[in-house]
Amino acid sequence: MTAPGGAAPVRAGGSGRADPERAARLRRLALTTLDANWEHDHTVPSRTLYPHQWSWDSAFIAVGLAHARPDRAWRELRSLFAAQWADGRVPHIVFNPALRAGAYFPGPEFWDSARAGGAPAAATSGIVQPPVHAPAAWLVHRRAPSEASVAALRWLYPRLVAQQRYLTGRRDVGGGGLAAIVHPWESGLDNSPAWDAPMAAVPADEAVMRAYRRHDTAHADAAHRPTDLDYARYVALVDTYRAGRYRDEGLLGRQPFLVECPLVNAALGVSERALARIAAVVGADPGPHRDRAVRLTEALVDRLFDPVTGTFRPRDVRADRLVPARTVLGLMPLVLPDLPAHHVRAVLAEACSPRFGLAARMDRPLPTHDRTAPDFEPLRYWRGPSWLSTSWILWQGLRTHGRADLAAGLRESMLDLVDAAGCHEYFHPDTGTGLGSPAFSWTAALVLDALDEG
Ligand code: 9WN
Repeated sequence: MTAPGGAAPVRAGGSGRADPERAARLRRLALTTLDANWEHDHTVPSRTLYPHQWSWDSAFIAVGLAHARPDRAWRELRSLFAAQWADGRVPHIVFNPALRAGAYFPGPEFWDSARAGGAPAAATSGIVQPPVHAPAAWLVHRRAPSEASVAALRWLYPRLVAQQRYLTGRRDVGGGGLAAIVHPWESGLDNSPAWDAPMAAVPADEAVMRAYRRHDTAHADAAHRPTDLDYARYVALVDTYRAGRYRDEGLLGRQPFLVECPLVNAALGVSERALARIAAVVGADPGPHRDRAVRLTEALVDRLFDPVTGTFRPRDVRADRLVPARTVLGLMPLVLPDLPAHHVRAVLAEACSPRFGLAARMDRPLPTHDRTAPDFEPLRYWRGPSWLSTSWILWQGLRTHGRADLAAGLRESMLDLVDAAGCHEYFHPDTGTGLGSPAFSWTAALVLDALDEG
C-alpha cells in the first residue's frame, strides 16, 4: 500500500531505539525545521499558515528545543509571557508587527487588543490556549538544568501562577472548579466534533465571511480545513467577546459558547504539579500547588466523566450537559498522575478500543476523533487526522501510569509517521500521508522529545 503524496503507510511496531540511522535522520529533519522557523525571539508554527507566535505551540516547541537549543527554549517562553495580560491571560497569538497586514486571518486589527484594559504593548489576540507552559518549563529545566534555567524559572514562576489564577478564577464560569473556554480556538482543537453541539447554538451568518478574506485556504486545501460556516461562527464568537473588551464578568449572560474542555483542565492540573516542582527550585511554597492539583483532578472527574459510557467529555456550561462526541480530548486526562485507578482503566479502554486503536504495536496512528463515528473525516483538520500534540500528551500519560508497552507503541507510530511523511502539521489517520503545513514546528519539536525519551 502506497499512500498518495509520497508517504509510506505507517509500519506496525517500528524499530525504535534500535535504529540509530532513523533517529539521526529524524533529528536532522526536526532541527532543520525548527531552525528555519525561528524568528528573532520565537518560532513560528509555520512560515506560510501561521507566521506569528502561538501560545501552546511555543510550549511544545520549547520542550523540543530543550534537547538541542536550550537557550532558545527559554527565549521562546519568555517572549510569549512578555505579552501576558495584566489579568494573567496568556494570549493565543502574539502578532509580529513586522509582517504585512493580511499575513494571517484574523490579524491584529480584527482582535484590536489595544482597546482592552490590561493588554500588553504588543498586539495580541484576546483568547487563550491550553495552559501547557508550566509542565513545558519544567521539562526544559529538567532536560538542561543550569544557572540560566533556574533564572528563567524564577522569571516565569509568578507569570505561570498568574496564568493559572486567571483560568481557575475568572474563567470558572460554571462554578465547579474548572475553567471554561469561550471559543473553540482556546482548546487548540478548533473544529473538533466535540464542539459541534455547543457551536450549533452560536448564531451563524455565512455572509459575514464575505467581509473577510481567509488566509488559510490560500496555503492549504480547503477540504482539509474548517469550513466557511465554522469560520462565520469563529468570527461571531470573537465579535461578542471583543465587544465586551474581553472582560470575563457576566460571561454566562452573553458568550454563546462556554465549555469545560478536558484537555484545558487536565493541563491546569498538570501545571499545578509542575508549579509545585518549580516552586521548590525558586524558593516558593509547593504545598498550595499540590492542594490545587488534587482539587482540579477531583473537579475534572466530578464534572467531565460520564459513568454510563465510561468516558471523559467536554461539558457545555450553557446547556449543562456533556457533549455527545467521543474525541481524543477524552483521553487527555490520563496525564493527571492522581487520576483514580477506575478512571485510568476507563481511559485506557477507550484508547485501546477500535475507536482510537492504541496498541503496543499500532497499525495506524492515533486519530483525533472516534474512527467508528459517522462524522469521522480522515482529511479535515481535528475531525479525524492524527496530530503529534495530542499523541504526545497521551504518550506522557501512558508513561505517567506505567504503561510502557502502550507508550512504546504510540511513540513508534509517531516517529514512523514523521519519518515517512516529514514534519507535517497533521497526517491522514489511515495512510499516514502528510496534511496541512509541510514544515510544522511542534511536529519537529515533539519528535525531538520522543527520540530522546530518557
Ligand atoms: C487558530 C498554530 C495553531 C494551533 C492550533 C491549530 C491552528 C489556528 C488556525 O494553528 O489554529 O488558532 O488558524 O487554524 O488548530 O492548535 O495552535 O499552529
